[in-house]
Amino acid sequence: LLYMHNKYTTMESKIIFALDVYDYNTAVDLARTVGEKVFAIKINWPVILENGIKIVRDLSKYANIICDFKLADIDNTVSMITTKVKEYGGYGIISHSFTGLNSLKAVVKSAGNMKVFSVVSMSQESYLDNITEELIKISMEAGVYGLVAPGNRPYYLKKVKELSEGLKIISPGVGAQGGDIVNAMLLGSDYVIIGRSIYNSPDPLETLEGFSSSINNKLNK
Ligand code: 3DU
Repeated sequence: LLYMHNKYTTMESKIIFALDVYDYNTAVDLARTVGEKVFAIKINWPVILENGIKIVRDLSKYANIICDFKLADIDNTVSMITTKVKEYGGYGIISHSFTGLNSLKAVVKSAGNMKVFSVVSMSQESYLDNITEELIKISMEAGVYGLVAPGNRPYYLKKVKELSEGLKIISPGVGAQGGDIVNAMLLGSDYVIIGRSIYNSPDPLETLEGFSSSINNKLNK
């Protein structure tokens, strides 16, 4: 109760932890350790291929789970996958947008109240760099909740921020891939996605808290 009433301690975490491991116990231990201190935990194919979709439910005990499945298929298939993620308690799902409006709309429809994020630019050069503006338009028209844009490529992050009013931006590329957390937040990321820098650290919680305080120190002045 105290916590809820103190506006200085209710500062919401701006970090999404990318939990890219295979081992079930390692995944659950990490989720338990950092779950309360992050905005969400993002899982990707490595976790799912080893453990199956049921792990989404298990990890959801500790944090909001965003499934980074980078959907890129026809409407029926992406709907089927999205429906499964929802059934297992996912908080969010990440889809590609280059597959076009029809496919992305199918994700949004099947997602119901799950948050849909679409990829409009990657943390490494890709063909998407030629079509980022169009991808933002498609994403907005499909009604996604947020966009994935790189925290380590300022030009593209700025561009996405400028062209995507009202959408949340989540940004990989911070830490192991060279991006700086404060720069990313200043350029428009709402949440930064950090994986290896945290889970490969000898003390993941301490490393996470270091990232959080670097944001709080620089941005809340
Ligand atoms: O580089 P890290 O270990 O901090 O992890 C970044 C995560 O974000 C990882 O799951 C990766 O698959 C995902 N991601 C990117 O790194 C870059 C993108 O453009 C999109 C997703």
